[in-house]
Amino acid sequence: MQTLSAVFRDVGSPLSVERITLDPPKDTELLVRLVAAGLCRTDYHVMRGERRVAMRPMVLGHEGAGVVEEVGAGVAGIRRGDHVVLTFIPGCGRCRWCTKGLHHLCAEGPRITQGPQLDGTYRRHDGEGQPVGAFCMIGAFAEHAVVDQASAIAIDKDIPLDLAALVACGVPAGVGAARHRARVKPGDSVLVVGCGGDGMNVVQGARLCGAAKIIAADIVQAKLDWARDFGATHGTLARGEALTRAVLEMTDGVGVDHAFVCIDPPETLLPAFRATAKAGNVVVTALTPDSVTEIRIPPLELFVTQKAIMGAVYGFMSPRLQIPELLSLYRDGALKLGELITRRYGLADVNRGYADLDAGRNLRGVIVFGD
Ligand code: CXF
Ligand code: ZN
Repeated sequence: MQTLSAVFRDVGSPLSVERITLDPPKDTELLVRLVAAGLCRTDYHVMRGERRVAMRPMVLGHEGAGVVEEVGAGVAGIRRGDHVVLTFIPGCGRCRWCTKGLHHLCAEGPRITQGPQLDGTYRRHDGEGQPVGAFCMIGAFAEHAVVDQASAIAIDKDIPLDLAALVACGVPAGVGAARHRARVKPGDSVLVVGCGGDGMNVVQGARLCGAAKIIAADIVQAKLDWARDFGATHGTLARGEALTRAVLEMTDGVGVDHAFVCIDPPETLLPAFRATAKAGNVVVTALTPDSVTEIRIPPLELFVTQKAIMGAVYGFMSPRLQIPELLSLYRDGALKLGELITRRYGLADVNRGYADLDAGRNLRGVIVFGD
């Protein structure tokens, strides 16, 4: 079949929205009609060459949800007509991590920027017959995607699919970082540096955990205003050393129990680290450009303050377990999803969506297919 797709062809250029050929699903694969796909900053890093992918052309998009239209003979537990959320890390189900329920650490994870399907072959081809990759083995910026069953999670049909798409990346990344990585407890204090797609969900994750003080830090005032709606109790536009000072003032000179670095780790990590209380946690949820190869923390400070610096991908929890759980929280009214969507776009407007993200106008832009 032919399917309209947003294809990454050249570094620094807009995505090319074009029809490509999509082959039918193989044995363990599904054909999914995308209903919605979120505009996460990660794809933007790829477009600008800040994060390398192994090949071009490649269909970008890794935060998607849709309806299953066809299943391969070897697919178990997912049927035609099912609603699915696609996961940017597959869960092969066999590696040491998956067998422990830690699908976010799946041994296949390092291959998600390579381009081919999980089985190493291609389902997408362009007009010249060249293979076209799929970012994160998904390629969600397309009307249809063929993905392995390892990259799909069936969800209940009562959840609107534009909201379901959000629990494919930003929501679990942020909420999970608070709940499952830092394990924020009732009464704790929290700092969130960078209140975009991940950071705003750290704010609401910390609120769900019962944090008493949630300090939002961003350079865009509108994001601090949004953060209040998601549970932030304090906000600051300060950055660098001024951010550390502001947070210490707000916490009686002690610092926060947990700091989350959700943007620009090289510049924000040290101020966040120094704004953290002794024995506290510093959690990095943000992607770093390839050009950044180290972060600087004075080792003596680390030693004497006994703080923990941690990474969290997918909120440090299995998307297989966490996605249905997050959707239950949404159904119970505890988790905000619709409020995260700032603007909706048709696929043809994907580049406008990224321009809006770049300009700080969007918390989450969402592509809605068929619009
Ligand atoms: C990223 C994490 C690194 C690889 C691509 C996807 N996750 C979310 O944006
Ligand atoms: Zn993402």
